[in-house]
Amino acid sequence: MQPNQPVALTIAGSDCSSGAGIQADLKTFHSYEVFGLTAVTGVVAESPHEVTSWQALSPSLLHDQLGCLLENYPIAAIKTGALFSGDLAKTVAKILSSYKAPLIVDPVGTSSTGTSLGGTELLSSLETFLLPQATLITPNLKEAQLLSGLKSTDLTELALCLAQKYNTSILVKGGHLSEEIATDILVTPSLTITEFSLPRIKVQDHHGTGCTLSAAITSEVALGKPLEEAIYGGKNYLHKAISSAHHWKNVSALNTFRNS
Ligand code: PXL
Repeated sequence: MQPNQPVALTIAGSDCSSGAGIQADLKTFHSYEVFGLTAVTGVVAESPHEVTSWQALSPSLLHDQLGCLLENYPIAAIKTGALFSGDLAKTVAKILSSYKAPLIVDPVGTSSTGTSLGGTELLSSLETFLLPQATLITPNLKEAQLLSGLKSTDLTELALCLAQKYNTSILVKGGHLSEEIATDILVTPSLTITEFSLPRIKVQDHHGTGCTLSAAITSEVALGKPLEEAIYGGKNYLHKAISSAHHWKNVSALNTFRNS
């Protein structure tokens, strides 16, 4: 390890198919040459097509993993993914409240294939305990609607509402200006609006795109980039991972190699 290699931590679930979750995060960190740490929240048995089953770990085991990592490593940025239960979200929020590092929260409530990965107490625990501590929250449209209580499909309206509610930066993902352009909207705590647009790529499945984007943004932040630049860099990284995706007979996966 180089002496100045930055360290990033992901607090997320294991996806055995390695397209999403901590596996996607760790591969992305590695691709950025950021030293990746993982605190596992639960295990999901899944393929890119479906979730078979999942189980959350105990809050005390997550607490102990975080204790080992936060005590010993100079962590430059932290991201959270699937947290599975209100108690796990609360555990994370409590232990991170005394740790000073940028926190990127991907408010995962369902798998890419639509299976719930946590109930309503996860949502309320995220809202009460973890989101107020976030530096950046990265909801997709559905998550932004749930968190804001708005039915709107206007990404800017949703992002403005959440930026005010949590007094932090919000990146609402997955909108489109046209069939050809994919657009995400960033709203900062001072309510500055930035639009990120890239040509839309037709994908067979989008398994792990949210995890990979938030891990790429976390890597960029760990490398010292200001938030807007980090999002721009992370979006470009994801775009490349989608356009150079692996395709096997039955499944596809994002290509997390940076120089492919
Ligand atoms: O992309 C959502 C997601 C997040 N975290 C884990 C997952 C999934 C699955 O689709 O398995 C662990």
